[in-house]
Amino acid sequence: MKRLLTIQDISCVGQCSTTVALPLVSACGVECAILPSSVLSNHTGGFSSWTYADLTAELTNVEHKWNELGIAFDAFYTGYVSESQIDPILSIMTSCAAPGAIRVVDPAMADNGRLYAGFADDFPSKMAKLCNGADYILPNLTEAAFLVGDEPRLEGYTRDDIEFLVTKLHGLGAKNVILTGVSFNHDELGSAISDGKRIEYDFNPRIDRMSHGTGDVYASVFAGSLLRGFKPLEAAALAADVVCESIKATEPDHWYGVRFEKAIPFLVKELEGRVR
Ligand code: PXL
Repeated sequence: MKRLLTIQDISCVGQCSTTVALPLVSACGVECAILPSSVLSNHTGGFSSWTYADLTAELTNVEHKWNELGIAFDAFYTGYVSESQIDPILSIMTSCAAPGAIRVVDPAMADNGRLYAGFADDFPSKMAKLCNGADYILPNLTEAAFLVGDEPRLEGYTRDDIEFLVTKLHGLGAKNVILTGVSFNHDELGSAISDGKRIEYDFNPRIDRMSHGTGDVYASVFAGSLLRGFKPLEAAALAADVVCESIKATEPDHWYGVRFEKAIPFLVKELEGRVR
């Protein structure tokens, strides 16, 4: 069994980040170790306030212990992190890497044209440093625009615009780019999947609903299924299907997250069916 380390915050309430990654990566049949970079009472997307305990100093402390114990990982999956954590995380991804270890970086910092609460305007340039050397980056359209220094646009991207954006994202030093939130017509929403030579697309029927935590569901299933041997396009397609199932299982008045728990049986069944 492969072992993945996810590094991101714990939002104690909110169905996002570590509390989504741990169950979904585990459901993929991949061991999921966690390294919480901070602990928040709840996430910052829609709640009026929150507590924040920074764990930056602990990252290096834990790294040294793992080095001493000879603990290494087959994959790293990073999500919501702060500026001071970028260098310690890069160090962990080097010193705690098993041979051939892969890096999956979800630059979780923005959506719908805006940075999340608490991130300074220059944060995307710091996040770009984490993308440099990543095997896979999974920005949404807003994060992608910020990462390459463009003004984010909510709609109106043509196929050429998307392909130019993907090329610029590779320019950050990322081997594979999975750009989410791509749409060329009102009825479909999907992802562009690029290895730097070829761009492929995956689309699902659009579900017209703003949902929190879907990026974390997507990245968790993508990383987990990749480690089960899925090709990037297959992993992206399964991740999108699980996001759609999760949204469909969410009551309209449940606003702070999606019911990914109800999509776990679907994920397990699909994984078994699709694993060769
Ligand atoms: O879902 C991304 C995320 C993770 N962690 C925290 C957040 C958010 C999005 O708002 O606030 C603390």
